[in-house]
Parts: sequence; C-alpha cells; structure tokens
Amino acid sequence: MDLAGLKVLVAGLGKSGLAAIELLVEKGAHTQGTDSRAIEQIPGAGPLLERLGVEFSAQSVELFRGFDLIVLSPGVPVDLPEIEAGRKSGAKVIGEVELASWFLRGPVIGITGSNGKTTTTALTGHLLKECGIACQVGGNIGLAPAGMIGSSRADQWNVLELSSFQLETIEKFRAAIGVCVNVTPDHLDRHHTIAAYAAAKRRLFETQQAGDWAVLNADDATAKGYVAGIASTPVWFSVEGRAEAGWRLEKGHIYRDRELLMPASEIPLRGRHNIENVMAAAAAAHLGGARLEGIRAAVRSFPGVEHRIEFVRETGGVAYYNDSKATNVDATLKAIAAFDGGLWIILGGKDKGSDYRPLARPLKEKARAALLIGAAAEKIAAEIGDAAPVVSCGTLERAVEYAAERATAGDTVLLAPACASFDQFENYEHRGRMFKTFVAKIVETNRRER
Ligand code: UMA
Repeated sequence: MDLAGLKVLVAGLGKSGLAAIELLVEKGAHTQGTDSRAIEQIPGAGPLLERLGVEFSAQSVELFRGFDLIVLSPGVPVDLPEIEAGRKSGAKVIGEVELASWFLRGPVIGITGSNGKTTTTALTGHLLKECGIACQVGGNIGLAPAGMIGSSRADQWNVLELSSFQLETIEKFRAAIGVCVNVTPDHLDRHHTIAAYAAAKRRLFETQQAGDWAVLNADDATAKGYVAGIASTPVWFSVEGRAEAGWRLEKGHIYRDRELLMPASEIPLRGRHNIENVMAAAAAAHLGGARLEGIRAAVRSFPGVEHRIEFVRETGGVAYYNDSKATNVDATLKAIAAFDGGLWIILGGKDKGSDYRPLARPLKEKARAALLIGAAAEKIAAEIGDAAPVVSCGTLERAVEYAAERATAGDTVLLAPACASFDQFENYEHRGRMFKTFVAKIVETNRRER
C-alpha cells in the first residue's frame, strides 16, 4: 500500500494513534494528529509529534474535512459528527488495526470475545512459544498492532487480541485463524445495541478467506451464528460436550476428537470459563502448528494474566483476588462462579449502560456483602436489590478496608467490578494495581498487629 504523499489524519492519540502516526510518517504520508484532549494532557504525545514534525489540532468538524485517509483509534466512536464530515468530504475512514494489517508481515491469529479474550490471547502466545513456534502477541491486550510491524516476520504468527472497537472498521485485515470465545452484552454505550456489538465482532470472520479457520464456541448462540456465510472452515469447541465439537469437555477431560488433551483439573486457572479459554487457545495453537503433547505441557506452565482472577495475597486466612479486568456483568458472573462462597465482592465504577440484575442471584448464593464504589454504585444498588447486604464504600481503598475489617478465615475478597474504571482510575490496570497496593497495606497492618 503506497501512502506516500497522502493527507492523513489520525484521531485519538493514545497507544494506537501514536503508533499509527509513527507508521504513517515512515510511509511518507502527510500526517496530522487530533484528540479531544489538549496535547499537554496526553502522555508522550507532545514530544513524539514534535520529533516527527506532525501537526496537532483540536478535534472539530471543520478539521476533519479535506483528508485522503482518516485513521481512528479504537476508543474513538465511528459515528461522531466529525468523522461523518470527513467521510462526506471524500476521506476513507479506517481503524488503526486495518492500517497495521496493510504492512504486518506473517499470518494472524485474531482472538475476540466479550470475556476471556485476553487470557486466550496470552495463552495462545504461550502455547506457541513453548512449542517452539515463533509468534508475537499484541492488540487489545496492550500493544497497538501498528507498533508490531517492525518486529513482524513472514515466518512468525501475530497473535492479536481484538475488541469490537478494533474489528468494527476492518476491511482487508485478514486472520488466517479467527477465534471467538463468546459474545455477551458489553460496550452498549458505544455500539448502542447488542446486535451492532455482535456485528462488529463478526467482522473478524467476514474478512476471512477460503483456507482460513474460524475457531468458535459451539455453546454460545451468537458465536455459533458467525459460521453462516463465511468462507473459512469452522473448528468448534464446547464445554457442554457437544458432539459436533472437535474440542470437547467430557467427564472433566478435554478431548480433541478422540484424543485426550488433558484432565481439566490440571489447568492452573480458576473457573469453568477458563476451560473454554484453554480449549480455544489449544485449538488455535494446534492449527498454528503446535502438537497436543506440547500444548498439554504448556497449559500446565501458564502463569495466568494479571488482573484476571489474579490471586494477590492471603492474610489472616482471607484470600484477596484481583479481577479488575471484569469490566462487564458477564465477566463478574464468571468470577463469582469460580468461587464456592464467602465473597466480599467489590462492584462499581463507570457504567457502560449495563443491566446489573443478573448479579442478584449469584450474589445471594455466594456473597457476604457487595461493596459498592464509583459512579455506578447507585444504579447497581437499585438493580441488585436486597440480594446481599450492600455497603456504599465510595472508594476502592475504603472497600478493601471494610472487607478486611469484617472478613473471617476462609472468606475471599474479590475485586470484580462489572464496570469500566475511567471514573476513578486511568484504566483497569491502574485499578488492579491500586487494589494490590491496598491489599499490601492490609497485609502489613496484620503483620504489625501480630
Ligand atoms: N479520544 C478522542 N476522541 C474521542 C475518544 C477518545 O480523541 O472521541 C482520545 C482520548 O482522549 C485519548 C485517546 O483517544 O487520548 C485514547 O485512544 P484509545 O481509547 O483508542 O486508547 P489506546 O491507548 O489507543 O488503547 C487502545 C485500546 N483502548 C480502547 O479500546 C478503549 C486498548 O484497549 C488497547 O490495549 C490499545 O489500543 C492497544 O491495541 C483497552 C480497552 O479498554 C485495554 N479495551 C476495551 C476492552 O478491553 O473492553 C475494548
């Protein structure tokens, strides 16, 4: 793709936008950057744009007119009036992932889903590496694909976690192996309807070609439906043991066709949903060239993903788990399901238009109390009703202290907030790290008191 001399605007100057700008400048495009924030407020943007000689302008309808190409960061909604104005003036509008795919060397394993895609992506990379198959891992997991081009190679897999935000705008991007772990409601504030959200994820399979593979969850109605009309070949997985699935859980054991992969009890991650993640990753790695014996050993050595039902510490017989990545209701349901009971669960943050009522029943069964924080606290309280004692704690620190004062040996304090973090934190990683800091304080206090 020849971009030399083209007039290009990059919207959103986070990780993706800045990586796109570096790529575009290298390709000889006349590049400009814009953001809804002032440039001084965007970490690292000022010095980079200055070094590259890229002009920054404030986001306005007027600015977006007159470009050949507009590249959107995942966090920038496609239906902004500014973007519509750009499109009307003749610009082609794409996302950063589409741009990256024009230059990325090597085949792609693209992994999407509402929950579990980060774990599945990290695990797929781990399985391939442990089996001696070259790969690099990035995408929504934290590394913008535009920044992965320099290290890409024709003989190396690009394992990419892909969100609906990233998939919504793909056109030529093609995954040799596409994976969908599941589709449950999320990001309704951005996509407005579950249908639009599911359609965005479906793009991963719509851009595939004959000879490509679609690894799909046979137990998930939406993921299952993606098979209709696609050119790639489906490979099914099922924890319900569905007969048509090549990868199945049967009587606690994972099989590929008739061959045993491993007993599910050997998976070093909590929760039934992680069996799904293992099957999806194993299927992808297997299609990518890994053998079952190698996959089996590599699953056992997987260290897990930070902020994903991550065991933090145990103190005074109380265990603390960080599931800050549980940014929607379904993820929180999965986290609760991974424990037997005795939960002090911290919920709340920035609401994404979610329905919290499905939490009521599991909370009733397993929670000692729901400790509410952040902007969504009132809405959650109203929707979960009297399922469990509800305590308005306001801040994460107060919630951790409250739980620590009351939890008794055998209990678990679980951060699984069902909300985005942006009301009180920079992102979910920041929220998770702060949780761990507050837990460390509790451990220290307990140590001194002993
Ligand atoms: N911005 C605008 N105009 C807008 C909206 C945002 O200018 O209308 C600006 C913001 O002011 C900010 C910039 O855009 O300066 C941020 O861009 P971004 O939100 O696209 O963030 P990046 O830093 O580029 O990170 C993105 C993903 N973020 C989102 O999808 C929101 C990261 O996923 C991803 O790791 C990264 O690209 C690399 O691929 C994070 C995420 O929260 C983890 N993802 C969602 C999720 O997992 O649920 C989808």
